[in-house]
Amino acid sequence: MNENLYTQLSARFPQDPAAPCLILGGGSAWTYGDIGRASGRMANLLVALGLKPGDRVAAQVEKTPEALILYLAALRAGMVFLPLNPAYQRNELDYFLKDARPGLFVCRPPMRVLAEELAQQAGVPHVLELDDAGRGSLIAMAAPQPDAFATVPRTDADLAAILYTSGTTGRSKGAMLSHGNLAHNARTLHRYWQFQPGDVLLHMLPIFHVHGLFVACHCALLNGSAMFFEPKFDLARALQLLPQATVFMGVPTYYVRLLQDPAFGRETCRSMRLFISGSAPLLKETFEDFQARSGHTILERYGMTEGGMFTSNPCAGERRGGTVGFPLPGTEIRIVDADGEPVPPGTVGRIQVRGENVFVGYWGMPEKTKEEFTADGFFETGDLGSRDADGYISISGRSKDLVISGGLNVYPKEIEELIDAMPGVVESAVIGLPHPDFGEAVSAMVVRQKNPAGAALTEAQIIAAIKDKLANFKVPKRVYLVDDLPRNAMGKVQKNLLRQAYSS
Ligand code: MLC
Ligand code: AMP
Repeated sequence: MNENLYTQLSARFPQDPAAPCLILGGGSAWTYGDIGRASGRMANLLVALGLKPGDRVAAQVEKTPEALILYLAALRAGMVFLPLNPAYQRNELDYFLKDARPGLFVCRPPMRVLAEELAQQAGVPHVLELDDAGRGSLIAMAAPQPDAFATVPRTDADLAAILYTSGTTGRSKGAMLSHGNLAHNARTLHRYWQFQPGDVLLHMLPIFHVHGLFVACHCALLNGSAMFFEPKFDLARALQLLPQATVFMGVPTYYVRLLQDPAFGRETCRSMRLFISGSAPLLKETFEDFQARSGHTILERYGMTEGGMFTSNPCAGERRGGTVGFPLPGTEIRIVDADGEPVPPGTVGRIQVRGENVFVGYWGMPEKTKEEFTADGFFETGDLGSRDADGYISISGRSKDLVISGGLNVYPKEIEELIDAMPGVVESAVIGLPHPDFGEAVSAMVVRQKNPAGAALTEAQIIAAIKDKLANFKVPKRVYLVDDLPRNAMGKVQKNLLRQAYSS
């Protein structure tokens, strides 16, 4: 289409500017007219600050309407949005700012001093604040700007966002997504999930990831729908709001938590049309319990940061538990063996993907990008799966060393490096163990040195030391002190044996 993504979204906004877009906890709402005007003011501010198309706009803020406006303003001004999890700590932030070199960093007020220090070191010219109530210098400076802004023309290839995904070798990689990537996926999902007039989305996901920011918001905006825009997943609020919504999107943990509340049932879901799950495997047991309790069949889909959604169970046809459905229109999925040859149905292989939604590459890492693509343009997802005789795809594991906890990715290497550097540690292995709430719990096996430093090291100390340095969701829920780690003939730690031994 070669059009700015915002232009494509706003073309579908309701005719009536008073139509609600974001419904907030207190009952107030942002209308579609408000969205247009506020994003116009914000885009004018970005330009007034001296940022140019292609410049990065980084934000480490809580979920508020203003945070979403900042994203839309960056799109309109042709800049590249870089959302960051508020849980990230100093070292993580330092890396992202130095790597992405944004023209503006928007932080929460308590982070101001640290943000200024890191921004100065990274050569980031502007730091502004946005607080949890949607106030701060960002909003104060945008307020006097004009509402009108001529959205900057963009081609499909122009960058719209960079989302960092942790790397198996330590360094995080910034996945570059273009206007064309995002727009293609948004249009496909809107059609495939049969969004219709009157749909209301209950939005409880964070907006620093693909799921909450792109999948959920783009579908609702393309549909001109209202969203209950909640700051986070909260069980009591979900039970209150589901009866007024028609579509819900969540990670499996949300469904597990809904099922744990005896108040959840058919009555809660009386107005619902569609429940969608993704970002982590949905247990068959959760799928079936949910069906029995609510009368609704969860639609499971599969995707990743590097391309949005790849496959989905059908909206109208049979949604099969334990599967992630079929390749989405415009997306090719190939499942291959060790030699790169396609495997027959029923055989597990590496999942590769190709399509207009697949990302442009990793920011500043042309070699890494090249490694992840085959000669004929397929991206290696690092996921393992198979296709059944009817074409349904199932994810059966990962070839990448990755833990997914509550829908958030944790790369063991990052934690192992920290533990290994502690005095008294010989080595460590970090794995995911089954967890009733988070699906997988980050767990560390640590071999201590046979000296006083090693003998003094406890589980609590190791956890406390990591908590200081990494985002809270990466901190191991348990640390096991072990005598040694099982290794294969090549000397590689056999994490599968550890998982088997400790799963119970
Ligand atoms: C919070 N904690 C977590 C955690 N989230 N620990 C492990 N895994 C997580 N995901 C920590 C907290 O810091 C706290 O630790 C303790 O666990 C309990 O916190 P909580 O209050 O119960 O957590 P809560 O706020 O309820 O958050 C849990 C959650 C949230 C599951 C609701 O993490 C969430 O919304 N996850 C969704 C993530 C997401 O959007 N993923 C999509 C990625 S896109 P302490 O020690 O501080 O007490 C993608 C592509 C695709 O993957 O296909 O969609
Ligand atoms: P991220 O890098 O955060 O985008 O996470 C993407 C990864 O999440 C994928 O590579 C998969 O491993 C996993 N994932 C996403 N959706 C599903 C799903 N429905 N079932 C199993 N794994 C999933």
